[in-house]
Amino acid sequence: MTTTGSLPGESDLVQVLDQDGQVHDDATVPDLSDEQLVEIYEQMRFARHLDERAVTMHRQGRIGTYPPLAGQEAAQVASTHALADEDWISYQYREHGAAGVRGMSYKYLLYWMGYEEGNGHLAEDYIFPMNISIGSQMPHATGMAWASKLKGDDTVVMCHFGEGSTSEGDFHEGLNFAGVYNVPAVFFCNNNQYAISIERQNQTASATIAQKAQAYGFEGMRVDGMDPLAVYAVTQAAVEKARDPDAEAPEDIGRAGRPTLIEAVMYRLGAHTTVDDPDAYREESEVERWAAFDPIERYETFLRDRGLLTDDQIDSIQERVEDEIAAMIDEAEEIEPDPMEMFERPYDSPTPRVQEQKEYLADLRERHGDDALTRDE
Ligand SMILES: Cc1ncc(C[n+]2csc(CCOP(=O)(O)OP(=O)(O)O)c2C)c(N)n1
Repeated sequence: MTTTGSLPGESDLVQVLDQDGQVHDDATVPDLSDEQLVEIYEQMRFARHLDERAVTMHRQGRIGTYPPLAGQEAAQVASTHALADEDWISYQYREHGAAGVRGMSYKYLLYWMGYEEGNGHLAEDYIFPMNISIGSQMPHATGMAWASKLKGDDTVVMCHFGEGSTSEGDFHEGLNFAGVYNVPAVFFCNNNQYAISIERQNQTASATIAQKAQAYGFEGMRVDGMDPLAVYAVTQAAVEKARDPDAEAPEDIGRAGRPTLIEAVMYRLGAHTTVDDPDAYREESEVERWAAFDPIERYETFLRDRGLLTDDQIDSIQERVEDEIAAMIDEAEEIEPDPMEMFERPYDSPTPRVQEQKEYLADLRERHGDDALTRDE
């Protein structure tokens, strides 16, 4: 590993690949099999293509608001490879590339089509329901990791969030207790430079996000989040430490050894969501500077140089990914959600206000038929 990062404006990131996808002289390529190295590439392509299709479908009115992840694939996919299959993942809403590694079905798309069944179904793959309410997943992740420690099992909890969420009280509460109870958690901050239109430098006066970990008594790491090999190496070390009940803290930190805060530095290449216009708050030249570090292109160069990827293989990977996602979309679009379903899931039993709304809609349907539920009435 090297610490001579060269992402725009950065100087101290763990990096294996340079901007052109060449391995730094002093860097070590993580110990992954050839199959795994190529699998990471395919999963990154999967995430990118799903993103492209979802954005297009939004323009066609086939899907609701959607948060594009382009630029963040390396961080999401490679960090998940560092986990065991039964380690839990908790994510915000833009890190579904991580979910793709565990296998993704059409159900995932249902959420963005407005059908609540699409959220929560990933539990069978050890993935928490997504969190639109930013930061709220962090105390839960700490609690889950603490439970794992109390039970004496081996489970690590990986918690994804954006740098904007570090301004929420939940971030402080979650990480504070993670340190106090020394829990097996990895807090993975996807620092993509923006929280909607708020730039990173206006989010916090801290020089880095990673340094916030020091206040909680554990280690913070900074990594090039657009370099899958560096992400894997840093996450793997954090996961190993989380699993080790005797992990010791670095001397200059605190007493707690098991949690880690990883700041993965990256760039959101697309809009905040499909209803955002990033031209209102950032220059095209800035996007181009970061696009030159596109994680897929850099990694593809690395794999080609290793003799692990050819043009033909890239074509068949793309074909496979397109077929898989087209099948997911077909399956999702066959489902006709019943609008009454929206009342079924938020609460175990409806609050009086929710009950009132439910009855109102049921009455509307009875009087005017199903059309009443889709018109502006
Ligand atoms: C508790 C809460 N407050 C405000 C919002 C509105 N909101 C939606 S996304 C967002 C920015 C989040 O930025 P970041 O955590 O950096 O994640 P990113 O969108 O960049 O992936 C905000 C403030 C919200 N979803 N939840």
